[in-house]
Amino acid sequence: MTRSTLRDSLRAGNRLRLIGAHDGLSALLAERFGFDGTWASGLGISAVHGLPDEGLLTMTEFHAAAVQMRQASSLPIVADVDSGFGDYPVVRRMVRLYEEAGIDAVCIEDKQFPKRNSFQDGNHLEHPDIAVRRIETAKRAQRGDDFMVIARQESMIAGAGLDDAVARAHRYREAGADALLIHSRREDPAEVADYCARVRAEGIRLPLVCIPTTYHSTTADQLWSYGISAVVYANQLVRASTRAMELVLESLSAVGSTSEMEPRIASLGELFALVGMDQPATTP
Ligand code: SPV
Ligand code: MG
Repeated sequence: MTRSTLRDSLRAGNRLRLIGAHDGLSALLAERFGFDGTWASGLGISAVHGLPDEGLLTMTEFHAAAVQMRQASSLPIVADVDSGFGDYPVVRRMVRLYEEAGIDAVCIEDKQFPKRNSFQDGNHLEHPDIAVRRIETAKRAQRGDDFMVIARQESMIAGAGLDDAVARAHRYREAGADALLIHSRREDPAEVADYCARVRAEGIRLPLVCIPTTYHSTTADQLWSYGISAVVYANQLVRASTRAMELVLESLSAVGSTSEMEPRIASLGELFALVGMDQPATTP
């Protein structure tokens, strides 16, 4: 059975919840819990390399992580590709590599290279002409009809405001973007709600995506009511695994054995089952 594409789901008007993952194991787990797709998180992939999310990893490393996720999970995957990893020829090659690997979409943000994580200070918006050309380049590079290019807007993050975001939304739509992701680091969803209302009022019908990291008490239902189609929980799994590792390390240091943590961590049997080690050995 072929899996339904992200494009089909969005076209059908489905409301999607995507969970951020950073490797095969996290992608595998995401699939078990009924999410509609996986976000190959740049923050998560950088963090599991022990590195900051500041444009340090190469495209090859990001791509390898996305391939791991693709092999582990049949869910649609949206790959966070920062600002495209380089100039237009790099964007072209990036799209070809991700599409060939069976990734459903890339999300390209309109920040200058090297980007910094949106929750750090010091982010600078890319000139709209350059951001537009990256999207055009990406769209021309794709070979199949199903692959999607999501234009991620950082106007609110960089302090450029709603008017800038809406003006860019028109340009990214004209450039061929298949969806728009509006990012905000406010603790309430006001910027996202205002953006959705404005772009709809100005006739932009593209699917809208958001990442409720700081406005985390806002439910998916509420975000959908603004007109958002896909909600991305981008970094909770990598933060959860960080805390889980800390708890085990703390307990082992304090107790001197793993006995206290044993009942609270996945058993070997559970891990074996998760990664398919529960099958009988085959004899040659
Ligand atoms: C990521 O997961 O790398 C993102 C989302 O870009 S965020 O870190 O929330 O900006
Ligand atoms: Mg990112």
